[in-house]
Amino acid sequence: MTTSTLITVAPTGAEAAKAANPQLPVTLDELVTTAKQCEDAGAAVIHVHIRDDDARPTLDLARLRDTVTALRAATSLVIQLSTGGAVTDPYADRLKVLDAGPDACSLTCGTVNFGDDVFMNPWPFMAELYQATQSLAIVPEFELFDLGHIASLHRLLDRYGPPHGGRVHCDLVMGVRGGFDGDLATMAAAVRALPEGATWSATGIGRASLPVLFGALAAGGHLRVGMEDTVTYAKGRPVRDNAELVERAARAAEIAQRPPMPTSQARAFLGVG
Ligand code: KMH
Ligand code: ZN
Repeated sequence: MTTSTLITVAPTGAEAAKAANPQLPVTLDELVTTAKQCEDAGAAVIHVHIRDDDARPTLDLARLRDTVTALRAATSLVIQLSTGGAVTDPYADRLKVLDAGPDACSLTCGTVNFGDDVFMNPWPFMAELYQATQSLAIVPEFELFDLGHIASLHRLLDRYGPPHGGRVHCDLVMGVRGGFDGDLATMAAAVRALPEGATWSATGIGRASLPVLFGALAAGGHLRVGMEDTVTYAKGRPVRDNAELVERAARAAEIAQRPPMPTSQARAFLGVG
């Protein structure tokens, strides 16, 4: 079992509304401030979605480039851009995200019902995105929302070989309506199905956030937290800000005797150059 815990913060996402969640970072300044606070609190990776001037999700390439530059200047976090975007984003725009030059990116391994929407990730798109990460030297994190996604991950690795960086690192996204339930039996089944030698973190959506956090720590996994995944700290109590969620994850990791992994160690762990 890894002796430390890689903590990823997902501060914004594409779904939460700024109007309902004033602490949601949507401008570049807000994102950079959040990133610094979360790094101080124990995060080593930031999973980034950006918004436009009206706080709507966007994959605008110039904005993404500015975001990568600003986060690199202000923090030593591993910068992982979302290639998932919003459910309405075209495949071509999602592929172009890699041109912003991040350290890492998310790569979802299959289509999934996503609440009342559908998050589309057909095989040809996944395969093209994966090969692009290899040729551009970007470390993919395999986002797994359902057991079938793990079968597609095996197929991807068998067909195209290992990822840039050498490590197969996955994120189990649990508690989306349409995907994995956020419980321990489901987590155990998913972990059993992962490729030999893969490492993993887990993300609990909404009310799944705490069971998934404690389950992942107990099972040797890593953690992703942030306002992309939950805007509620406890029943009836909104999250103060992203750093509050990272602080809680870091405290839990300390108690589990697997303290937060520093950014330098995270870079070596993930194979980020
Ligand atoms: N916003 C979701 C539709 C990712 O970032 O790669 C997809 C998502 C996954 O958040
Ligand atoms: Zn995301």
